[in-house]
Amino acid sequence: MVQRYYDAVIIGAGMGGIYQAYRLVKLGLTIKVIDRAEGPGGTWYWNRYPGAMSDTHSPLYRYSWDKEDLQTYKWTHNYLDSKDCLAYLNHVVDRHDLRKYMQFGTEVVSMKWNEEDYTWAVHTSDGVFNSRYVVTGIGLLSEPNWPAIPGRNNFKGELYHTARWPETYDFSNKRVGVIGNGSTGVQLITTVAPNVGSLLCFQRHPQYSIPARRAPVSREERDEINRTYDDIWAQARTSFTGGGFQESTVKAFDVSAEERQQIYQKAWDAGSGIRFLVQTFEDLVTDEAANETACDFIKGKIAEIVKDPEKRRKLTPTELYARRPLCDTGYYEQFNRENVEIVDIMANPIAEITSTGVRLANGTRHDLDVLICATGYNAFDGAYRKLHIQGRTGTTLNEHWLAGPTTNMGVAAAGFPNLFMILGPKSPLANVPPMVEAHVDFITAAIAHVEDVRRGGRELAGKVALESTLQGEEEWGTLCDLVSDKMLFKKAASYFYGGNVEGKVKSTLVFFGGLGMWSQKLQECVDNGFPSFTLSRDGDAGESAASSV
Ligand code: NA7
Repeated sequence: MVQRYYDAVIIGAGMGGIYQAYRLVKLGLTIKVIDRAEGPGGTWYWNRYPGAMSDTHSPLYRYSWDKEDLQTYKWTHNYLDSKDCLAYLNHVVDRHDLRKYMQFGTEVVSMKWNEEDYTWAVHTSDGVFNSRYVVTGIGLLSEPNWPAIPGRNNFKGELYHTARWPETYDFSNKRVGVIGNGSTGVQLITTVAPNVGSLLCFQRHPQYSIPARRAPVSREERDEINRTYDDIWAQARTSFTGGGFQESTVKAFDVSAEERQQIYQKAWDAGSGIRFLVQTFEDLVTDEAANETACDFIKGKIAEIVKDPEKRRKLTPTELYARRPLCDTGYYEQFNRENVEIVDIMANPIAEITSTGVRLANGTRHDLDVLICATGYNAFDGAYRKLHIQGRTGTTLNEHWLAGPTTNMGVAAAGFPNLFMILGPKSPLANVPPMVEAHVDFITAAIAHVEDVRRGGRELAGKVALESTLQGEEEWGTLCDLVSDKMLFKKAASYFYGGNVEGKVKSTLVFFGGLGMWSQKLQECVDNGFPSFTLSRDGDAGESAASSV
């Protein structure tokens, strides 16, 4: 079997892996980036379904560390579609000559820590890679969640999951069914509805969605962004969402009902679900009565847009506005088309996928040529659970995470030395690029710290490892639960708590305290010499990382 040795192996060539590769090369380490895809891009490599779009304002949906590129790389719209995102990430890889470190079409199957020589053995479909450090940039939303409906393999038509989209497809004149109406389903439905024979939307929970208001960006706007980029980033990094806008500090009932409507209307006209949720009133995420005022406003909009009373009824949510906020480019409007229907599968679930379509619990059959599962992901820990990672004591990560995933600030787990996760479970819910940068900066500092200790030792090849303490992990988990308990997100069975995957242990998978607070905690940890981590050498029991420097 082929054996190779690198200082660091990075798994994943998405937004996290690319930046991590850049930083570790600058640090002087030998690296290999491994990805099962045939090219870089991560999320944007896989998510090529019609309508796929980032819902972060374009100036903030990129890296901040290459200022020249930030100001010169062309983008045309206020929101980037998947092709733009993929092209941008490929551009960064080439601009910084990182492709030569990357190996594609290679799947990691397992990883094992070797206590003898302080290395990881990363077993892949192309042999073993050995390294002192492993960084996982495998995505928080990357492991497709196929619906657990019997008979999927019997379907004779075209069957797709949005996260594994085919190179070519043609739905014209076909009978298309879509299961799921989260961010993905809403984008897909909106885009394909005008171009199919018929569209059946199989819906469990109706969703609140705000217009995105996707529009071209003028030269003047871009110039202004370029002029103020430093301020834009500085504000974003300390904010809750990192979205590049001021979050509200006003409570919904601090203003009159009339003023509230005006604020909602302004947010509806400006676009973006995330902005609508956090830029209007600060307590929409924590206070039910406040949240209901937003629900009522959006329900009013649905009533204005959707003409057919039965479709309108099915599309009107009955829950709080407490899932991942969505935005769209004309979602509700599609249901005014005669060829678009909704099937309420909460009332009448899909009992079986048959060779010709689906059969509902009440016996109704819907024949289909194409069935698309926009059913999301086994989010946050799903991709990790497939890797079979064996740590210091022989315990696997799956065993360590039996009661749900536990991490220290989303970046490390106790018992897994020199293994760092970019946006692992219990990372914040915020704009991905600044989150990626905060984690990669932390990981780079951690690796530099270990390298310093190694080189400062008696032997050049000293064995040194850094890992989270159990206490560090527990304290972060407690904080995640405390913050989560204050949030209304807990009221919906969404992927934030594992509620979307059948049989998954329910736990708090996200840090709801915001990007700013989390980044500050990461920085404090670096500044104080990694106090919630242990530094061990040559198999000793370990010492506080802080006390060893
Ligand atoms: P989401 O947000 O998890 O949405 C998945 C959708 O699929 C949602 O409407 C689910 O219904 C539905 N679903 C999931 N499983 C089933 C089964 N078994 N039967 C019927 N319907 C099902 O995933 P997305 O891909 O839309 O978005 C994920 C993130 O990607 C998004 O937040 C962005 O950050 C990018 P339910 O929730 O019960 O109504």
